[in-house]
Order: sequence, then structure tokens, then C-alpha cells
Amino acid sequence: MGTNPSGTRRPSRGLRRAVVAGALGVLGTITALTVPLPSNAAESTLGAAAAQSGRYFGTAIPAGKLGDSQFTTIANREFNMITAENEMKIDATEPNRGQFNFTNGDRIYNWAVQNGKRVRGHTLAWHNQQPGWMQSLSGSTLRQAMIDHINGVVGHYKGKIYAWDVVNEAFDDGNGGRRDSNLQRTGNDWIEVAFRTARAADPNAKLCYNDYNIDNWSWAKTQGVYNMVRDFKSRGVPIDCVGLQSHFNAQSAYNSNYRTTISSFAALGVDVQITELDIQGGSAQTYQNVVNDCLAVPRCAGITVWGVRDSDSWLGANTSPLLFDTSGNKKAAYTSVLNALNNATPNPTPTPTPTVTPTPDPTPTPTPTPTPTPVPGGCSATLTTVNSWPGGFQSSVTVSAGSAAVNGWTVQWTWPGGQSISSLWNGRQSSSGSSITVRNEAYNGSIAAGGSTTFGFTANGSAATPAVTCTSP
Ligand code: 9MR
Repeated sequence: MGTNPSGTRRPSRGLRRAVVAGALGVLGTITALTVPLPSNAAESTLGAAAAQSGRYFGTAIPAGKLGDSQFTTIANREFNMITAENEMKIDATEPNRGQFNFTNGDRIYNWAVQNGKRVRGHTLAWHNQQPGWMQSLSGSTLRQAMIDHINGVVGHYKGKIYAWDVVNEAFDDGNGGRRDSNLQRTGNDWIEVAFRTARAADPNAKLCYNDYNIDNWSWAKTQGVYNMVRDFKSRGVPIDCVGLQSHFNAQSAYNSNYRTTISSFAALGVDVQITELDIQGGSAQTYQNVVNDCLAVPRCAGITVWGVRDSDSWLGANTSPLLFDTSGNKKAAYTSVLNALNNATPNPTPTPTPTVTPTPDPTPTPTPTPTPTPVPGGCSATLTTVNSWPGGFQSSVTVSAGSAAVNGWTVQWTWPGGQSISSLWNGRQSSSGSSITVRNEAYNGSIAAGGSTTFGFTANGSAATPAVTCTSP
């Protein structure tokens, strides 16, 4: 059977025909189910619509399509989170042992950030798409190679990645146990070693376990992963998120218990990210259900679809799995997703950034992160440069409460030399010339005593780290 997303095989032609025929039947009826745009101010793109509730809406991008203007126009307009479809995988980033190559990963990263988007990192430890040299390793040599690989890739992108898929597809399809692989044979602790290594290499990235066929709450594989995450949380293994790939097809169909899966993982104290969504047949109703299930759970942080147009999908255009047709037109599924996002209520619970234990860093980062001085009863803020390029830069601002909780915050600074913000997330910006004011969103105004929250932005001009002030009512 060819629907296993871990390989390159596609569903058999017979199956694809059956899925498409079934979906066309469904599509005949879903048009009528599509909710009309609400009359209040609705956003007109997926990313902006998702941002209303503090979430993101992303897509996968292959480096080879950055020269396709129809592709980049849609990707730039609609999405605010980007995953490299293949270019940050093990074979792409370490083709020879100890020799890293970030050419194509960086092309995607730079395109994303220069267009005001954030980036998910995919993926660090996986049985698939290993370069030949790694496939032939075993035991402690392979374990060390995995650690070196994580240090090399996470180190290169340190401070720049929203979330890493640290370990990908490590569970068996048929039962709740681990998949056999060369990595698994290095010892059952390989997954937690991968997470601890990634945390030390970049304390600011969220660290995810990512898998397919863990969407249906009643499946043994879902329970296997759930038990691992619960165990990790109880033992302090650093994990921040679970990625539900959510490749839905006839054999692995969307089930209404999906919301239970999302809320159950979230209840363990991790974010849930829908990381590779595609729905064979492209049912608008199913797309709407998926979005509504995410919106129902505060810790469901965002959704990424695995491609832009049907012709960009690993499944082939004839399965109609995505939100844009092969000519780049919006499909019925697009409209149902946009409307569902526009109908969301603001996300009431901020998703905390990982609690970090700073580790000494031998390589100086471009801008040292100042330690905020706790302000009794008030707030403080620090601005750091995450990345810069000719003519632009990306910054992160951490807002910290002092010894008392904060309810609402305002951060202000003045640009020293003509900088201007192009895109800002997790905050509301107002400006007057070079004076910038950023206030909290509804979902991140409350900070517990001693706690913190973060907002970020991309800007034009040369990177600057002006002094910032924070006030709370
Ligand atoms: O979409 C990716 C395709 O271009 C690659 O050939 C394939 C190789 O393994 O990987 C596809 O992406 C997969 C992702 O990395 C992990 N989950 C399943 C995805 C679909 O196979």
C-alpha cells in the first residue's frame, strides 16, 4: 500500500482513482456547506486570518519553486510560517559526515524571513532520507553522528527557528511501539537524547515530536506517542510540542475524535502543531473540521499545509489534496478554511515559550541577550536581533513580569536610524515616525509573576537594538 507518508511512494493508481471519485461525490455537496464570509471585518488571507487568534498558517516550500512566480506570489500572500519541504533534512544538510551544506535550507529560510514569515525546522532525526554514510552506521557511532548532526544543524539556525521537528516518524504503524530503524537500534533513549541535544543547541526553539497516523485518538500509534510525551513531561525531557502531520486519505481518514487527540496532547503541557496537512479529495468540509478542531484548543498553535497548489503536492495533483488548484485558483476548501479562521475567537491562553536553562555558548551570537532585571510589580523588556541581511533584520522582544503578575503591557522604543517594521507578530503595533509602541494581544497580556512572553518582528533598515521600556497598567 502506497499511502505511507514516510516514503516517496504514492497511492496506487486504483486507490487514487477511488479516493478522487469519492471526493468528487463529497465535493458535489460541500459547496453548499461553505459558510459565507462574516460581515464583520474579516481577513482576506490565511495567515492574517489565523493571526487573529494568535495562530499561524503555514506551508511547505521546496527550494526549486522559489523561481516560480505564481507559486511565490501565493505563498507570500497567504502564509506566515514556512517549512522547507526537503532542504533541512539529514541528506540535504550533511551529505558527507561532518560536512554541512545549508545552501538550499538557507535559500528557503531567507526567502521566508525577508518576507516577514517565521520558519519551522524539519527534521533532525529520522529513519528516512538519511545520507548513505549515515545509513551504514550503527551503535554508538551512529548515536554520536546523530548528536553531531543535531548540533551542526540547530547550531547553524540558532535563534532563528520557531520550532524544530526534532524526531520524525519514530513509531510503528501497526502497534503502539517504536518503529525498527538503525536509530532505534542504538537504544530506546535515542529520542530523548535527540531532544536534550537540540535544547542545548538552541534554547529558544520549540522542540516537537512529529508523526503521521497519530491523528485518530483511538489508534494504538496515537496512544504510543501520547504515552511517550507523558513520560517525557514527567521526567523533564525537554519537549514543547507534538506535530500532527495529518495526511488524511481513505486509509487514514479524518475522524471526529481529532479534537480529542489535540486537546489530550495539549493537556500534557505541550503545544500541538498541525504540521503537514493535506486531505486527498480536498473535501472543504473536512478542511473546515480540521481548522475548527485546532481553533477549539488554545494550545493548538497553528496549521501548516504540505504544499501550495495541488500540482505542488507529493501526492500528485490528481488527488486534489491542497487549497489551491494547479492553476493557482482558490478552491472551495480554501474558502472554508479562511471562513473558519475568520470565525475564531481570540486564543485565550498564551502558548508559553520553553523554559530554558541557559548553557554557556562558545560561539558568540550576533547580539548578546541582556538579562532583564526583574521590576517589582512592573514589567521589563529586552530586544535582541535574531537575524539580519542587507537592508533588513528580524528581532525578538521578551517581555518579563517582575515579582507581581502583569495584566497588559506596553513596550516602547525609538529607532536610531530610519528603521521601519514590516511585519510584527504576538503584539499590536502603533507608531509615530521613529517612535514605536507595541501593546499585548488579548491572548498574551497576562504574565505570571516572574514569567515572560515574546513578540517578534521583521524590519527594514540596518539591525538596531535600541533601549526599550515596558509599562503595565
Ligand atoms: O514532500 C516530501 C517529498 O518531496 C519527499 O520526496 C519525501 C521523501 O521522504 O518527503 C516528503 O515529505 C514528507 C515529510 O518530510 C515527512 N512526512 C511525510 C511527508 C510526505 O511524504
